[in-house]
Amino acid sequence: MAYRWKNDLTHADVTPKAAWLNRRQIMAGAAGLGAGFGAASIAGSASAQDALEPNPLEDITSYNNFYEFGTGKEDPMRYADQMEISPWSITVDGLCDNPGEYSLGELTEGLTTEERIYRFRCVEAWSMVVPWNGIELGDVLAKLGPKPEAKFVAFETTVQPENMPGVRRNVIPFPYVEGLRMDEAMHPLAMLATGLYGEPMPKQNGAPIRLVVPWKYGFKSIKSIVRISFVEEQPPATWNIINPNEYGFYSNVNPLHSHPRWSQESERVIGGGLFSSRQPTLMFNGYSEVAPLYEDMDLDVYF
Ligand SMILES: Nc1nc2c(c(=O)[nH]1)N[C@H]1C(S)=C(S)[C@@H](COP(=O)(O)O)O[C@H]1N2
Ligand SMILES: [Mo]
Repeated sequence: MAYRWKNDLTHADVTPKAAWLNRRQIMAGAAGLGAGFGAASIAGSASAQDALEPNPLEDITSYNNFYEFGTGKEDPMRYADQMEISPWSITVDGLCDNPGEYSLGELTEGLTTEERIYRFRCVEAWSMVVPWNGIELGDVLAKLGPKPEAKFVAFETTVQPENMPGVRRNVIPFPYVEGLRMDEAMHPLAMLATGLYGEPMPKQNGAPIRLVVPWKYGFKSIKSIVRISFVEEQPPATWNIINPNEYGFYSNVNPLHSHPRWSQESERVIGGGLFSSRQPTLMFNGYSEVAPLYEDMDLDVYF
């Protein structure tokens, strides 16, 4: 790996978790002093990094897309508790040296866990900032030993009809599947997250292990992964199958490529509070270091 990405903001730079959880109350209390003063006193001297203030845990765990539990944003919060996550086993197959059944512990054993505060941009034009914990996807894949013929990696989510009301109602085809080109998957920004805010992953966010690809629309970040497959051909991806005109395989965040039914030029910031509730959307969601992966591609064709 050419370099290990360094997080540009940690909680140590800003404020303890408890303060984030109480942020709304603090902000409400500080409102009389002016929003600027309130923000500065809470965030310390973070100034230039204020844009990456994580959303409160409450936002991150109560406004979710996880169609296995229903199509409503609050369905995952209500029903994901029913998902069984222990024990958890991940099947690794396809073009690799070390296929097999891995427990979560076996898959992550010996690899470095990090915290990464990432912007997260849904294709529906809303965004949050999430403090994930997890490991670099490339570290896991390297351990599994991809063969040179493996050009893509495919992922699959658990299907538990008895525990998942959205699966019982077939709201979309399941299992939910996703995939990345191998060079995208090996990019140091891509991670397998096992927690957020320093705690194990909440079920509604994709416990016990989910993908996080911060430069792509949220639906690429597949939750509750039970299979990782190394393949030669571009694998199926759920939203791309459902509607290929609206959701491409690549789905890189791109303010210049409109969704057929809405613009992608700006995004609604969830829980924006006292601050502006819309902001411009950035190419690759601001993660311009991935641009070389797409140098030779027309991003309007391969959207
Ligand atoms: N298995 C599965 N993974 C999924 C989804 C889903 O419905 N099922 N929704 C996707 C979409 S559209 C988004 S925006 C993100 C939401 O992640 P979050 O709820 O942690 O914010 O999960 C993605 N991963
Ligand atoms: Mo999404």
